[in-house]
Amino acid sequence: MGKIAIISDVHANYEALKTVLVDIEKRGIEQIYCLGDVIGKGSRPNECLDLLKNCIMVYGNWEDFFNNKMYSSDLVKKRYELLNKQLSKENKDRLKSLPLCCELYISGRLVRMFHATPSNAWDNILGIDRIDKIYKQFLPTKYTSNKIADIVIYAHTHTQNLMKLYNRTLINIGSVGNAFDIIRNKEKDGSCENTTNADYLIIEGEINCKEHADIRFEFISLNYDRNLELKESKNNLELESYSKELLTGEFRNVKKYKDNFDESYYDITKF
Ligand SMILES: [Mn+2]
Repeated sequence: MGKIAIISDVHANYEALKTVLVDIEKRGIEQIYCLGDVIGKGSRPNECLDLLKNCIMVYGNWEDFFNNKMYSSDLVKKRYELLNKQLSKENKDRLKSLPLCCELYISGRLVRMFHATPSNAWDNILGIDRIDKIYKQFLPTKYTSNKIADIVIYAHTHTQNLMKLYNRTLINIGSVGNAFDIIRNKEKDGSCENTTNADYLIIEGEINCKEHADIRFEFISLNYDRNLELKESKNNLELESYSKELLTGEFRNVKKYKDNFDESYYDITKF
């Protein structure tokens, strides 16, 4: 049996990433997969990329935005310019070379990993979406091999989740540096400390093995020094919303998110 660690959505949160990497090293896990959004929001994107030199990485929406200069407003243009100043040439080149998906076999299962969906790094699948939308997460696209995946690992929504569908397993690994919970209701919410830790996933099984064998999934949630991260957050364009997310787990764009949601089949404001 071997282990791999899968991390995502570091969002330039250096303290959270260091805490996770120390934990991974303590467990003797050598191979780390990173599912994108290493950059954006936090203040130390270059330092985070430097720590992740040996990871197998796919790109997230933030890397896509940076690589393709996807400005939609002055604020987004400012974000780009700041990142452009912060990142080394080596790291910029690396971001440009990242694939959308990666795959391997573990204990006989085809495991496919990507940031949001196997088609692009932006679409939102909450794990509570319609069955056909979730099933599509397993299907091949032009970015994958031609097989249907047995296990899909993704991130993007920053909320851990595991569900089964048609004998297949869909796992959201959550976020290392920007964990939040989209569905909020002041009367029903538990402690925000249940949400704002540095989260990642470990899979234990026969790595690169096509024969069926035992497999284990372990969700890890680590406390880290949020106040030190905020103290070190120099040159942050959106420090107020970043602080709120780190300390309370409340997503800055929750209103926009609700507006984009297809309420004909699911109204998250009712929960
Ligand atoms: Mn993200």
